[in-house]
Amino acid sequence: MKIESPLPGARYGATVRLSGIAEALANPDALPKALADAGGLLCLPGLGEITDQPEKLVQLSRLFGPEIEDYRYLLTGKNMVHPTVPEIFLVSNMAPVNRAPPKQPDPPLTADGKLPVQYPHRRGWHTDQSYRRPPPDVSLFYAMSPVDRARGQTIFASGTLAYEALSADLKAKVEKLQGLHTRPFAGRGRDAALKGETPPPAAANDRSQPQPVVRTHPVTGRKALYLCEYSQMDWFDGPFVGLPPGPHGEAAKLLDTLMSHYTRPEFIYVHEWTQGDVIVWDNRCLVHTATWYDGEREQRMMWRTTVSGNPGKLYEGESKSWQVAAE
Ligand SMILES: O=C(O)CCC(=O)C(=O)O
Ligand SMILES: [Fe+2]
Repeated sequence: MKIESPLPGARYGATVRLSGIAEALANPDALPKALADAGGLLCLPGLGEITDQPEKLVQLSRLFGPEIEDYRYLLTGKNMVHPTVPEIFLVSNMAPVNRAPPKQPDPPLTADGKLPVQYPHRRGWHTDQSYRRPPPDVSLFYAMSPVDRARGQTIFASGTLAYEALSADLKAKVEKLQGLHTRPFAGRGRDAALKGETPPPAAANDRSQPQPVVRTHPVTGRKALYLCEYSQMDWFDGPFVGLPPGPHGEAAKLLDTLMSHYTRPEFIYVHEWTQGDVIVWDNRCLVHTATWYDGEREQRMMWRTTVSGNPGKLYEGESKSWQVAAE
């Protein structure tokens, strides 16, 4: 196992070169330690063995925590779940998933010809399933069949670096604040609020959930910003608990300020995918977003697992918000 840190072009993250998954399983503490040491982001190249043995992605995932999500029991369409390994969530524009790639930013490049990364030019920033309490810890994402370079990248921003670089004023303002997170497509996002739509009633197991804006990482003890934007925040009752709500309120302005800071270029890593890469990201201290590719001409198939069970003291003893009984 060879660890190279940081990731190219970033201030954090590490590349871990393994001879195969067997090497990772034989040293079960090494990868979780590398993840914590690297600020929550690892790239493991060369693990193409997963394509024919998808259960190996689940075995690798178990190193990072006690529970691996089983997508049969979440609010996930069957077409998005791997047919034989239900812990694998499929992210693809191919049938039967048929999920379209994100739109291109407008304009597609920055004024100096670069890939836009900063909010609001770049949108879609989120941390996985923050609309659930307790939220998950870590996601693993396998490039089964990525598209060519310069498209279909996954972009990351470090919530730890972003928190540390906040002004003293903003730090004080967000210290005790809670964000209100919602499931994308639940009809409570920014666009729905701007259009003045009435959100559909939410089932008891699908309600918006408050989450601390500043999260203390249960392994490293470091504080990180924990936020999403647009469709994964509740723009009707939020986006922050206790501040004037709605898309034109004080909370909306604060979220714009925070997300634009969070995604400043110095906190970013852009991953260009190669077949066989696994990226491990820590949802407790990073946000990420997908980029455009030409869904009419190109086919992309990525596999994701989600690890949970160590969200931190704050969530101790809580039952799962997505498993509450219907009313
Ligand atoms: O498609 C991507 O690059 C990222 C998808 C994503 O956000 C996820 O699966 O959690
Ligand atoms: Fe995601």
